[in-house]
Amino acid sequence: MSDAGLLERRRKFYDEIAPDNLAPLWEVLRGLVTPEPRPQAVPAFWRYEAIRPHVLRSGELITAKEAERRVLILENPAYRGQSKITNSLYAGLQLIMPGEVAPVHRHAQTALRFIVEGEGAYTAVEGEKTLMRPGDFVITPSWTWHDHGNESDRPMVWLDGLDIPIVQLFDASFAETHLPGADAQPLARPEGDALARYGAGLLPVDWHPQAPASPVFNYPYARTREALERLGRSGDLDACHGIKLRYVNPASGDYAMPTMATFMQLLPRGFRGQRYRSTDGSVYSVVEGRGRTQVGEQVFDWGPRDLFVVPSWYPHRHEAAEDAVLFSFSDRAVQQKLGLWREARGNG
Ligand code: 1HN
Repeated sequence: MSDAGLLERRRKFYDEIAPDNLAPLWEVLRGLVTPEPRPQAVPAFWRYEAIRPHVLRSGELITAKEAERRVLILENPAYRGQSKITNSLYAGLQLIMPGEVAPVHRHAQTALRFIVEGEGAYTAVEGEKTLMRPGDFVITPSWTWHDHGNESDRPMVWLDGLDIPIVQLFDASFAETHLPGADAQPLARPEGDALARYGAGLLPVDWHPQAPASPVFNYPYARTREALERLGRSGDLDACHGIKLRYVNPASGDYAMPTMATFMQLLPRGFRGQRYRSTDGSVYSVVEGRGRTQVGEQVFDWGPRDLFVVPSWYPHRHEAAEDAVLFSFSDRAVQQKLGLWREARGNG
């Protein structure tokens, strides 16, 4: 039989089986099981000074309370309308103006905050408040009550990172608001309690973890910066990452949150990193310094508060013109638990 005849018989067969919700694997196999990652996400860059006016203008159009969370979503250009920055991660910039509150709620999704601008607003998580400063890394683990408030006299902006697409993948979303009329949760412990109890290289003698996330919920920048600074002085640099540390759950040694891995790295002045890629797409927030990152064919020239995303498996390299500090987060925590994570250096 002619090729055209065979193709026609196959097409007819596909039409016949379609009403029974059946489809031929051989027509789609190569797109399903690719020899290497083919992310739909693309590299993207947000210059903070360019988008800051939009963030502040959102503050004139809706209150934090009415919005519940007043956030401009950082959408990957390949995923417009889908509220995601990579296939597995959500990111946004949240604004809270002086005197405002973002009311208490909880949800299955895990959230991280990375403080970008302003000082002195707070997040309360499960009965404890923490004041936040630029460079602080704060977590709200899955199903923990959390609310925010700004008692300072300046706008406060932070990067939110959530595992929304991961929870979506599993159809495992739950959410609750607190008692109607209560914006803030009752506080049960003084500020700094969790950090003293769990974050000083010590743990309460009879305490055992009851949840997979870190019991520390604010990792202050002052401590992170000091660690990087000391390690930077020893001059022992990774050829790709400079000095790169991961935030940990002190009770388990795992990442601070079970679904999202978070990192802070120091690139000393003049650093020229080697090519690197890994299967976790990463969202970066520049804390200090100026430099550039080549991602695939693109180059992002960055400075403080700029944001960019490097999708899965894109080769990239960092360079720093001044001492630079980069925060980043990714889904590596999940991929490693599933045995999927891979990395390659140089031309691998
Ligand atoms: C959320 O709860 C926060 O608590 C921020 O600040 C962003 C995006 C989607 C769903 C919940 C917050 C969020 C969010």
